[in-house]
Amino acid sequence: MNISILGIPMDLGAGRRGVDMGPSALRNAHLSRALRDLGHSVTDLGDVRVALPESIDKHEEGGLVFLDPILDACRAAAEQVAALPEGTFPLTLGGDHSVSMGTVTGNALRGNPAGERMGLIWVDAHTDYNTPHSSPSGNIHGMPVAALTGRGDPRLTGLGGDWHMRPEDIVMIGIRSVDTFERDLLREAGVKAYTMKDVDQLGMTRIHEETMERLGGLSRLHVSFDADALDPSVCPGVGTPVPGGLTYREGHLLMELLSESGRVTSMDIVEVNPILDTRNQTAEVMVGMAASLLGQRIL
Ligand code: DIR
Ligand code: MN
Ligand code: MN
Ligand code: MN
Repeated sequence: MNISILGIPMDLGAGRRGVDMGPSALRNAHLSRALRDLGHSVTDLGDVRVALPESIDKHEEGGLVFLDPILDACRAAAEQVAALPEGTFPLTLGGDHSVSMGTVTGNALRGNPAGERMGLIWVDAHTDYNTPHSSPSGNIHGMPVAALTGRGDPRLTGLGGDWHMRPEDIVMIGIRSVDTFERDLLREAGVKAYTMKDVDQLGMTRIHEETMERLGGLSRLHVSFDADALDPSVCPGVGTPVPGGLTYREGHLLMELLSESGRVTSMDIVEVNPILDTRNQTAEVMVGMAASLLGQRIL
């Protein structure tokens, strides 16, 4: 397979500095080599240009911190991803999770400027379903899924023109931190979320089966993997660690099963924070997750 790597070194959407170094940490953990060893042809497109927080005004607008530079980076990422040839697998590296407003939009618009239905598998401790009204922080990394489904500030929801994700095409896995009003929005929209309780009770195999069934009719599936879905003991280098996360094996099992399904057409790896990490462990774990999704097998 042809894999194109694109970095979005941005931490403007997060409450804490450091995830702008995520793409660099993942490259240092030999991401390209790991994928080439699986027989893929890998092109690294480099990074999207992102404004430095030190060089710009924080400019909080209507409860949205760093709105304009985030929109610029998301637009650039969406354009670059949408321009990739059909059949290429885009592997996009964050950055805080607001980058996925751009990457998901770009993937949905690839080969069809009007946009297409696409399944979204959101692996995360958080549901990222805040709007400027529900958000306790004003940080845009807590809003991307709501924005993709057309909820929130029109500047965030308008990245794909008239195209929006349908809530029924989204499945979240690993959830254990949801804000009060965010919970109501998520329920109202009807997004399916497998919490950690569900992971404990049902197991990853069953969750994978149900996810495939739910997204049955869709020809493209995008996996957006926030490193904080995994337990902080596995991935300590994340901006917002939440205890009680996915184990190393649960993460790999999900990626292995998704790989066997043959249906995943693109992936994000986001929220790797090298400042808070231990010897690049989190980036190395996430390279392993990408490898499992892209065909690595134990035997
Ligand atoms: C919180 C934190 N729900 C917020 N969210 C995220 O600020 O909206 N942390 N995504 O990684
Ligand atoms: Mn997230
Ligand atoms: Mn998260
Ligand atoms: Mn986040």
